[in-house]
Amino acid sequence: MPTLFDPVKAGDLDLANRIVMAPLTRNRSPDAIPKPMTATYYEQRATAGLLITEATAVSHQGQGYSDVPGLYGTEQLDGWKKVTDAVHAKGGKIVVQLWHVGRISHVDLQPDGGKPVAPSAITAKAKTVLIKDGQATFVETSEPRALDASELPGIVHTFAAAARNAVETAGFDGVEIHAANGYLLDQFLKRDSNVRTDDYGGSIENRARFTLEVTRAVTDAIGGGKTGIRLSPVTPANDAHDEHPQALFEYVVQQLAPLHLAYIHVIEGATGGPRELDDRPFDYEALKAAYRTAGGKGAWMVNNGYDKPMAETAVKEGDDLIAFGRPFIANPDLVRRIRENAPWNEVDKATMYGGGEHGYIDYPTLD
Ligand code: 8OZ
Repeated sequence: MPTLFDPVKAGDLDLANRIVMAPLTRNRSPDAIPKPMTATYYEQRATAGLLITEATAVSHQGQGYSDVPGLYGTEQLDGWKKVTDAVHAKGGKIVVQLWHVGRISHVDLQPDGGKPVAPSAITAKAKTVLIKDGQATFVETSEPRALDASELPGIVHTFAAAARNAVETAGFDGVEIHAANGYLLDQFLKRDSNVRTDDYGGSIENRARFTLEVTRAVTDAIGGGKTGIRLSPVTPANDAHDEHPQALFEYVVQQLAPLHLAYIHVIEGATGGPRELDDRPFDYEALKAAYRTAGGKGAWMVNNGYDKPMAETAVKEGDDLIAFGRPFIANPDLVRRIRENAPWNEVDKATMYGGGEHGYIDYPTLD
């Protein structure tokens, strides 16, 4: 019977334990460039079996919040190389989360002040963060324009190019495709944000097409064994909703099965919120079974509100990796604290998004 502290293989990734640092947006990278303190932040947490970086924009168009990092230019890639070097020097493994926000953006953040892009021209009932004079403010997302089908291959290419740069230039061990939380790929998947009438809208097969094209292009670029994907079947985050998530996501994981991915990362319930939603029931065991039955061999990673007993049970019952989010912000040595049954520091909400070293690299360890 495996425990949280046993090594595990996720595709090409040899992980020292089954505790994963979930992706966490921190808004501390002006001009999309990770700073030296970002290397310190990840290095401090390198005892996790796997670190997943904060969501990182694959293009300027894919950015939706102030001061989030990118992967699309030399300075951004150089900044990330310092991060991966620091993590590797501590024996850690790190993948970067590839992000295109789609409609969850604001004209002030877009190239030439243009409209954010989306499957359909439907404004999300959601907010984004603009930082002005060091002050974070929440603003309504802007009205998007519907992408023309002729633009989609360019976005697919952007994901593949970002993946190649991430591995070959920035030194990452792999990438995680962000297909969750109401961002571009999730907008295509879910019916409420996708009313297209072409090959990318309508049926489940059509709505899944774009996510699958992106994933295949990324695996062609860097190999399936270095590629993970994050899904959130029922989260209401960023106004995401689909009437039939079970059928939709079972189809998606069945199609992912032959790609030999490193892992499938599933957010159970509402991101950062309740694990069960009365109006959005979902059977995660059936989702995993659909993937395995279709021949999927990737590690199965679960996330959302896990504590030690829940994580131990999940690993005993066949989940391979458990991702912890906010606890990793507040506890750089979370792995040790779990092992030794030590108490966890509380996260300071005021310093989660934006700011400097405080609330970022000054959380205490047990020593
Ligand atoms: C919190 C704030 C901004 C972005 C996600 C990338 O939910 C995010 C995010 C979370 O996946």
